[in-house]
Amino acid sequence: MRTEDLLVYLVTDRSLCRGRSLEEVVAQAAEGGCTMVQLREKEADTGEFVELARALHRLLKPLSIPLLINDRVDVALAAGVEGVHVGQSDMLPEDVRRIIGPDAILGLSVDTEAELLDAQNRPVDYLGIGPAYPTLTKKDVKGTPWGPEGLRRAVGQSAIPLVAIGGVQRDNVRAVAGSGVAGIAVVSAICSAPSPAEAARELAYAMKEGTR
Ligand code: TZP
Ligand code: MG
Repeated sequence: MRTEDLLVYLVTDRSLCRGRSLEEVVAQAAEGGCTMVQLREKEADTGEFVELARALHRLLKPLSIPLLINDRVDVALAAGVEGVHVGQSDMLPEDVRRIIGPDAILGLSVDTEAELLDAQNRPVDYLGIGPAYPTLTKKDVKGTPWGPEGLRRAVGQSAIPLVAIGGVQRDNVRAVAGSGVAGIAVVSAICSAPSPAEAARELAYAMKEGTR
């Protein structure tokens, strides 16, 4: 994958879109400059999940913005998207890699230093490290937030590009960028923003400035 695509990574949550459709929010985020999208659906049934993935892919493919699916390898294959993101209790990265092939994008979540170190030998393209800051979006986050200093240390321990997730928003994005991570992954900062386009634009600007 292109490491630049990790810069501003939108992770979706339909329940946070303030009554707007997911397509609308993702289209706006793309217009504003988000570089990658993960469709994360905890409630949808499988058929609906595939349909949503297809709808987002129709929108993102022409813009060359990769689309990944959270957890569900079958949904990713059915919709023909660019990759999959798994957590620590999902299918093993080795098994996902065998199914999706060498060229698809594969990401893994790490919450602790032990998970970060263990992940170094896994066949993944990036690690989502979190929570960077306290967040209300995911209820079952493990461990204390990494903060900019923790992220900086993690960057020094990882040969795999890191994406900081959890509580990242306009007020702290510069500190995160300065930690050396390859990118940020955000849910509420874009999905819940009055203008997802404007929110993505500000985050992209700060990340470009902060990671040079
Ligand atoms: N994984 C770790 S924290 C998190 C996920 C999915 C939620 C991040 O949401 P927000 O709104 O960007 O804090
Ligand atoms: Mg999972």
